[in-house]
Amino acid sequence: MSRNREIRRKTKETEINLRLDLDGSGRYSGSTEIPFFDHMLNLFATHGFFDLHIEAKGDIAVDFHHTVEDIGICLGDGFKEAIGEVKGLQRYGMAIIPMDETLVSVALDLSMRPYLAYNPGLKRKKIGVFDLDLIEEFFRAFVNHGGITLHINTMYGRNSHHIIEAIFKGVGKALDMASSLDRRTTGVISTKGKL
Ligand SMILES: [Mn+2]
Repeated sequence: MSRNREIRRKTKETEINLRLDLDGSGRYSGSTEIPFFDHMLNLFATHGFFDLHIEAKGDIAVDFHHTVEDIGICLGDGFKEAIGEVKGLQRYGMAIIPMDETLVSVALDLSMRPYLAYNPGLKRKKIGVFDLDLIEEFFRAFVNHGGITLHINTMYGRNSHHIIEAIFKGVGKALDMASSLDRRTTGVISTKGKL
């Protein structure tokens, strides 16, 4: 069964078309109109081996908040549809990512119980014109719509660009692991038998 989904969402604030293939080759295409965010989503797709195409138009004259959050919503919806009942999947994923002086740990569970623990240890508020608070909004929208328990912790690090890069690479790798098939089971890995 193919695990690719197309999500379209239009509000008075944003219009988003997103195509996601869980079993891709790590290709990112399209534009969010926000270069720093495109850079991070490209790292996410590349290290997750997901094919991700995004066309986003938003009220960025206000700021990037609505666009970034709504892309999190659409990516979460796409993931949830693509992983279905989490049958035959590894379910848990984790990664510890070094980036020069920075070390970030990411752990997640395709639990269908949304939760975000986010401790990035950032020293700066902005990178260029990008407000770094929005990264938390993105991941919160993603986990709430994806039904994912996600823990992001920077163990140590100074450079904010390195920290955010390591976070997006780590979430990509951990999701790739969690959404991979586990040949030892056809059901859900849970003593409850259902998530
Ligand atoms: Mn970079």
